[in-house]
Amino acid sequence: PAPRTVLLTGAAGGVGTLMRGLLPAYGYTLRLFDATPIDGEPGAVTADLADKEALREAVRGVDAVIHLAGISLEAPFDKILRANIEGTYNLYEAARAEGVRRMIFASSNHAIGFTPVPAEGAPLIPVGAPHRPDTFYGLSKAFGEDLAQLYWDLHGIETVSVRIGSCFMEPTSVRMLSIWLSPGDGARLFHAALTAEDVGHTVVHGSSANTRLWWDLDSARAIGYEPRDDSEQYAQKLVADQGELDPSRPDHAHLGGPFCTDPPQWPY
Ligand code: NAI
Ligand code: 15L
Repeated sequence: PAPRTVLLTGAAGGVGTLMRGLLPAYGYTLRLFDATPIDGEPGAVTADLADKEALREAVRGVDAVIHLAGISLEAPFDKILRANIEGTYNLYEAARAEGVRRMIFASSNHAIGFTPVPAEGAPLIPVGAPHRPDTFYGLSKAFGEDLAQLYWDLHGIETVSVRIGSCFMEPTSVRMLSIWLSPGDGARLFHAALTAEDVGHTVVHGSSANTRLWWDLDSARAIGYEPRDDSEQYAQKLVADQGELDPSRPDHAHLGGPFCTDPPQWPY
C-alpha cells in the first residue's frame, strides 16, 4: 500500500517549509521533526538527530521518512560529523528498529560536486557518476547515499536518495538555472519517491526540466517523476545581471559551483 503517514525531518528549514505546504495535497499526513521549533505546529517534535529516543518515538508507526534535517552548507568537520553523518545513522537505526520500510534521503549535487559541467552538446552527467564531494558537507551526502545502500542490502529498507540541485522559490544565480528544482517539482519528485514500487536503493537527480540542465533525470523519470517546470523563464534577468558562466573559473566549471573553492565562495 502507498505510504500515508510520513515523518518529515528538517521540517523547519527551507525545503521542509515548502514541502509542509505542498505534500498534504497528495494525501499525506505529515509528522514534523526539527531541532528548531516550528511556529503554529504544536504537534511537531522538537529534538536533535543526536537524540536516539526521540528518533525512535518519531518514526514509530510512520509508513515512510523524508530526511531533510542536517547542516545544509559547508561547516567544520566535527559539526558535519554529528548532524549529518551520525544523525543520519541514528535515524536509519531508529527506522530499522521500528520497522519503517521506505526512506527518502535528501542528498545533494555536492556529493558529486567536483564533476565537470558538461560541455555544450556533450552527454549529461549520469546518475552513476562517481562520488566527487566538494566539501565535508558533500562528503556527508556521499556517506548518506552509501548508508542507504547498506540498509537496503543488509536490512531490506528501501531508499530513494534525491540529489537535490537548488530547491528554492526561484533560482538566484546563473548556475542555478542548470540545477533548479522548483518547489512544485520537488513535491512531485518526493511523491514519486514515496510511491514507486521496488526502488531498492535508487539515486535520482533532483531538478526541474531545465533548458540548461547539466545532469540527466533518467532514474527520476523511471520512478514516475514528471517535471513540469523550467528555470529558463528566469534566465534573461540573471544573465543580464551576472553574465554567462566562465568555464575557466573553478567555481563555474564544476557542478558544485562555489562550493568547489577553498573557502567556498559565498554567496552563490
Ligand atoms: P535548511 O538549513 O534550511 O534546513 C535544515 C533543517 O535541519 C533546519 O530546520 C535545521 O534546524 C534542521 N537541523 C539541522 N541540524 C539538525 C539536527 N542535528 N537535528 C535536528 N534538526 C536539525 O536546509 P534546506 O535548504 O531546507 O535543505 C534541506 C535538506 O536538503 C538538507 O539536508 C540539505 O542538505 C538538502 N539539500 C538542499 C538543497 C537546497 O537547494 N535547498 C540542495 C541540496 C540538498
Ligand atoms: C545544497 O546542497 C545546499 O543545501 C543549498 O543551500 C544550495 O547551496 C544548493 O546545494 C546549491 O548547490 O545551490
